[in-house]
Amino acid sequence: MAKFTFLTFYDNICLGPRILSAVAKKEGHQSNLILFKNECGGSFVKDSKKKFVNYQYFQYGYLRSGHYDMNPWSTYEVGLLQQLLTQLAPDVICLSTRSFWTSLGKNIIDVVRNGLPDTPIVAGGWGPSLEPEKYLEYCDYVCFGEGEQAILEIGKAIDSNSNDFSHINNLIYKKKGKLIFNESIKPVDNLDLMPFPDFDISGKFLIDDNAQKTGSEFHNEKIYDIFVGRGCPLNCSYCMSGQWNSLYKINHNHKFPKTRLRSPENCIKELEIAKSKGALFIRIKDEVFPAKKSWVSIFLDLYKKRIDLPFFAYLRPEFHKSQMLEQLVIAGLKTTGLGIQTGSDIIRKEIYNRKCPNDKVMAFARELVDKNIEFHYDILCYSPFETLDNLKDTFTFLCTLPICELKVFKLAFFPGAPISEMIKKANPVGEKDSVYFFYSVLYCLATHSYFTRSVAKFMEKLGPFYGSAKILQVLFWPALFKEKQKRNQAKKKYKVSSLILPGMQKKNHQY
Ligand code: B12
Repeated sequence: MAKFTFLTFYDNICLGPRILSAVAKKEGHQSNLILFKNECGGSFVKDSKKKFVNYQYFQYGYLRSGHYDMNPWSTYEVGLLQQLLTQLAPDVICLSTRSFWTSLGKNIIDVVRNGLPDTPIVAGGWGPSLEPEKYLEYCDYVCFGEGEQAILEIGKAIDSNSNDFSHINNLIYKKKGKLIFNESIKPVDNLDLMPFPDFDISGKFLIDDNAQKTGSEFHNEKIYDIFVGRGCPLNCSYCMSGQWNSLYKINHNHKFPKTRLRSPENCIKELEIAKSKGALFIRIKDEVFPAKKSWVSIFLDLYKKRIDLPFFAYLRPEFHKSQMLEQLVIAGLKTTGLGIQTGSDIIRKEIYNRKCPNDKVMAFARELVDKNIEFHYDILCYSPFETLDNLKDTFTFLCTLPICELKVFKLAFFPGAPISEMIKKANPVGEKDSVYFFYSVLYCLATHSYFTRSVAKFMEKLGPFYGSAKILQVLFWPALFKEKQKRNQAKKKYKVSSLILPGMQKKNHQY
């Protein structure tokens, strides 16, 4: 029996490591999960010029961020992590991270290694898969792509008293300074073979607020996150979700479907366990909720009969037509998010590689209103490809949409993302930050209410002048007060202060 310890940063849900932990446990191994630092979002950014590692977005006109930027770890917390790992004395430490943590992670792992010099450290997830060379500066192995099989092989190696994982598929390691890329196996076809993510209370630790908590002290049973599949049908240039296929094709010549689905029965069984443990709201986290009619009908039918809890799912105009929206609402869909990203056809098609035209987005937003589904819009800004004309196109389009809350994300560039390559090639200049700031606040005003929309239209004609955006932000003060109340309500009922919960987003959208 091998002793695994999984470690991840600012991600309480972390379905990836929880699935791997369940895979290890199913083989009879011992597995612990350490959540280093609590994920946090929505905190106000005071100094927008300060260097940031995490997403930044405008909501109710003000810039927000979360995770490390708003809740950095302390040396004392790193000490707690080292103590806990020494106490757990795992045979292998499994680090799961995104690119954000690539350089930051080194500081922590170097300390951890001092306490456990002989314990192999294997890193996996998007960060290590995209930049293995950087992680191999402070980890022993990197797992490319999906790690279930690698975890099984690591368990076998440890059971045969070996710390040498150099024979295991999907692993990358350094030998005499050279990177060795082992062959990667094709991701599993039948996702029903996967165990359900490990949400057991035991063997779970959270280090945050200069304290260490055990499972029962921080586990939130009221909201349950599930993936009913893997992958994404879209190919947006700024997002990696739809990029696994091309990464496996380029690196290992493996072809597999862009999206893979679990069986409805398999998903419902997992949700029945969550419901029996007190779940009140379900978040279906797939980037796009499945659109396969046969699958959706069976799933929603079973869901209504055996789960019947309100739920969130990401819906798209390209995939989810009226009849399916009706089925979803009958089954319990309450909230969704509508990614628009830009109102400029050129930017949408040629830069973001998104196919859905404005009129389709408009019609879909109106359908969501008619069906009483709560939602918010997502828009991207601060893209160096965007000119003033593109910003004006987006503003004009937003002024035609149903009134509804909106988040304006500052575009982030991930290693290996198509848009990152485009920027390297084109080296676009873009507009001044003050112009993006002005339009980000205008975007928020355009969909907040008819009054703020008319003020925004007037100010947009005047164009950005010094301090104009800050003056306009004042219009959101009443909404900020309401937001605080809503987050407190959500915290009381669902133990999280998120706004994508029923009753937290504007209900009576108008158009
Ligand atoms: C859901 C999700 C979230 C949720 C996470 C909670 C949750 N799980 O529900 C939330 C909303 C909190 C979130 C936050 C963020 N996310 Co996110 N998120 C995703 C999403 C959609 C799914 C991740 C997931 O759980 N996949 C399913 C599991 C099964 O897969 P997995 O985690 O990749 O794990 C598998 C493999 O990677 C591997 N593996 C993973 N870890 C390890 C460890 C070892 C040792 C081994 C061997 C293998 C291994 O095996 C696992 C099983 O096969 C992905 C896109 C995607 N489709 O993957 C984006 C994504 C991972 N997120 C992304 C980003 C940028 C963020 C944020 C930084 C954004 C921000 N706010 O600043 C934050 C950071 C959070 C953090 N702490 O790091 C990017 C990462 C890009 C990159 N290059 O790193 C992605 C790819 C989306 C995108 N925009 O491109 N995210």
